[in-house]
Amino acid sequence: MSEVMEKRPETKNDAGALDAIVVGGGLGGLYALHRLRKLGLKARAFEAGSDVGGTWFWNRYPGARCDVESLEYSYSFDNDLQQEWHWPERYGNQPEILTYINHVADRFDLRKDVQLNTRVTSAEFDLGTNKWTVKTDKGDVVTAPFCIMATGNLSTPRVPDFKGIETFKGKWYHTGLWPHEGVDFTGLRVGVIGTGSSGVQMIPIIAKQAKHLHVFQRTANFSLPARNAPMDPVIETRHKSEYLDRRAAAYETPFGIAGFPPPTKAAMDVTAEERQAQYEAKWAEGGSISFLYSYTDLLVNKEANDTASEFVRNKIRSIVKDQAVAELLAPKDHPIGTKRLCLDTNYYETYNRDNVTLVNARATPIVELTETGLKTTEAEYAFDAIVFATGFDAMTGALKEIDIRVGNGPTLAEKWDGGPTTYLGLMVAGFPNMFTITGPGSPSVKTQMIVAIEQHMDWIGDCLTAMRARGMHRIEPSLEAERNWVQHVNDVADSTLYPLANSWYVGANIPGKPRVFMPYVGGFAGYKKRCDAVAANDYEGFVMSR
Ligand code: NA7
Repeated sequence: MSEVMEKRPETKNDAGALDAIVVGGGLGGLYALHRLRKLGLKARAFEAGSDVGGTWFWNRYPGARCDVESLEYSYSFDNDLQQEWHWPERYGNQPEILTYINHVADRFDLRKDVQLNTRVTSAEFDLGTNKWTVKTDKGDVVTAPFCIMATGNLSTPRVPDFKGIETFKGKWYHTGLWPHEGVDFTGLRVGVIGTGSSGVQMIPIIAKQAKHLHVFQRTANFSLPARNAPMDPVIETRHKSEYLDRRAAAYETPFGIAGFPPPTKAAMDVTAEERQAQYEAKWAEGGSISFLYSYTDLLVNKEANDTASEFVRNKIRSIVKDQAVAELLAPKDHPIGTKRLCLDTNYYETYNRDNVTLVNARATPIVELTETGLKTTEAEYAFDAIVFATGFDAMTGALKEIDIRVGNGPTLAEKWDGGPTTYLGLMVAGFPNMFTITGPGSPSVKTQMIVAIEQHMDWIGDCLTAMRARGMHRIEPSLEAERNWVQHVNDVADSTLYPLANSWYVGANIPGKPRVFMPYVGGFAGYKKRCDAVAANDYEGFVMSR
């Protein structure tokens, strides 16, 4: 039993005497349980889904696949696990990743601490007892000194508020709430709304099934070929022999992924021919980080970025036969990489099919859904099925949905009314003993997510150990530390091209969401060093108390 637990007063609802409540049973929540258990702490996780897996449990749409290579996109905390697990392809698809997560849950006996089918509705901290009381939609009331929010960054699916949606007589789906039994679009008239990563992955597959597919594109996105392929046994063997070194090296990189030689040259310092050859090589290799690693300045210098953006636009023009369609698909309103760069298999090629039509939903926006399909400002379309690939209330949505409060203070949603504020993306001033795994203000979605999850949870574990050693029961960031960090996150973003795009990184996809750049783009390596320095420097910026 931990000192933290021993010293706190007990309450009526304390049955089970938890040290921490974990919200979420995805990659973050499962690792939190494992790490806490290693520390001898007792934790319970609540998961809304009927099984573990988080993002990979919900996003079952056709073609759902990770855009980070499978040998990288996996836990590093157990060497036997990473040595034994075999990934069948270069990039893991959704079923494979979900199988892996389930394996981890079983292998480390984590399931017994996850309560499924249970959504956390509120969390209230009592300043007198230093404990969180968490309530769920199943009527649970549990208390614990610490609350760990592993609620995910892309876990609140968003269907646009279209008039008439309830009148549509066909079937409609959202990519992030996909039916478990799958959907067969064979012979159907299908409309897909949205051309982000989810749309780009699913459109080529649905096009092969549908009688006719209409794609409603509001913003053209850059997409690169994934070049997915069966796992090369030579690569796998070599990677596994280097796994420990690679994982360590990943901590020294901006994206938390080792193996890509960092760029050494600026795009504008080389000739146009050299740039072309470099981009061609990266295009042939496949992968987004590798492409953005072509030059040092692609995400900070617009002129440099223009060269890479134009290269991809020209690729689109060469792939898509109808040049009017190609121009519509060629993104011109944001620099490449400033919205999430998509990876695809035959995305642009799909528009050469006779049964696929691209609709410009910017020029002719969707006005409403009807009984038989949908209407834009210009035309009416008949569909048997409509798919919303319209994204998520990213990074803050899931946290703001929970009624999180401390005494009589404002809720977290109220505090974040003007945009999220955190210290290091780990904690929020005024909300003691609540940690946010890969919270806004941390590198999170700009890294290999699992490395970010492990780094956060390891830091949190060390913090709890330090508190235990000092006999401390409460921790929260100072308002000043939070303000300075938020300023730093903004300053770093403003030194890049990222804010030029209307992306979900700035909440632009949610009407009314304050435009704040949410992820930390100063690089994972520097961020980790900062977190480590904060801890080493007596948890600088945090206030601990009994
Ligand atoms: P995204 O990347 O947020 O994409 C959503 C798409 O839906 C995007 O093209 C939007 O256009 C479009 N959208 C949203 N609302 C509408 C309306 N009302 N009309 C037309 N089009 C609309 O979500 P994804 O699920 O594809 O990907 C999310 C992340 O998951 C991805 O970045 C990876 O990190 C994994 P917009 O660009 O806003 O004009």
